[in-house]
Amino acid sequence: TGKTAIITGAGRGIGAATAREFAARGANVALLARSGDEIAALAGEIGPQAVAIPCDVSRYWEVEQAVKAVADTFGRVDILVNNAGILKPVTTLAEADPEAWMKVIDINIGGVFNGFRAVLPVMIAAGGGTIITVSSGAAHRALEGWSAYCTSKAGAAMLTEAAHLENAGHGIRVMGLSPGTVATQMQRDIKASGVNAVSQLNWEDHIPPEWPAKALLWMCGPEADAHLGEELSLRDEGLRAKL
Ligand code: NJP
Repeated sequence: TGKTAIITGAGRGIGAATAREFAARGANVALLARSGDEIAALAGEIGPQAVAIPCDVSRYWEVEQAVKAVADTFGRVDILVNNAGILKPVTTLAEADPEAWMKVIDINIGGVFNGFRAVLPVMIAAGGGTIITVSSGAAHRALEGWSAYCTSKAGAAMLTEAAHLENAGHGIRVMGLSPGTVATQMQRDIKASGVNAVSQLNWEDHIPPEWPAKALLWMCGPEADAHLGEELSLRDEGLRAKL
């Protein structure tokens, strides 16, 4: 209650569910995504404690401006959820379009860097905060067709470890969350692509986006202090039981 959270990729899926969950607990939420209409609709649904800020996380100045706007609007920035990410192009390395491949790196690693870079000075000055990166099992396992995605998620996970190492002494809580397979647009695209083992999973086995949203909320609280610097996974029954 009374805290302010910036959630990237908040237009749909895990980010949107997280914004709803945090707002329901009394937080102010800043919704960032490229599609202004999706975040504007969600902000309208949540009410005055939400602000929609169209922003491409792969562009540093847009992220920095967004962080400034949040600090001006709500007076503080307590939480950043680095959630924005893309999967496509799904392609073999041999046939990859170089620009499209690199765009995944720009968004999934560059976007996480930009989030840390823009928010850390604000949090350091304030004496603390929480930053959580939405990671993936793909950060730790190569899957055919997903070289850009797996590489980018591995990079983002390393960046998150580095951010913990450098900032724990400033009272900044940094963690990662691997959400498992969640019923979102991204997973619908995966199912349609039919390219690797993940697309063969049963749709009924996908968890709703409210689960990672609840996990992220839990990670913002003191119970998660035993896990600073770690990447938690929703495949872990122990974590599920706590939510
Ligand atoms: O994805 P989706 P999820 N700048 O596609 C936004 C990870 N994950 O909720 O910009 C700013 O429904 C995009 O909006 P738009 C996954 O890797 C998932 O499933 O308008 N925002 C939308 O709001 C990702 O990191 C699963 O296109 C940008 C949102 O991001 C996170 O969870 C499993 C942007 C994506 O909504 C959320 O995924 C796993 C940019 N440049 C990890 N690019 C899973 N779903 O099963 C995209 O292990 N967005």
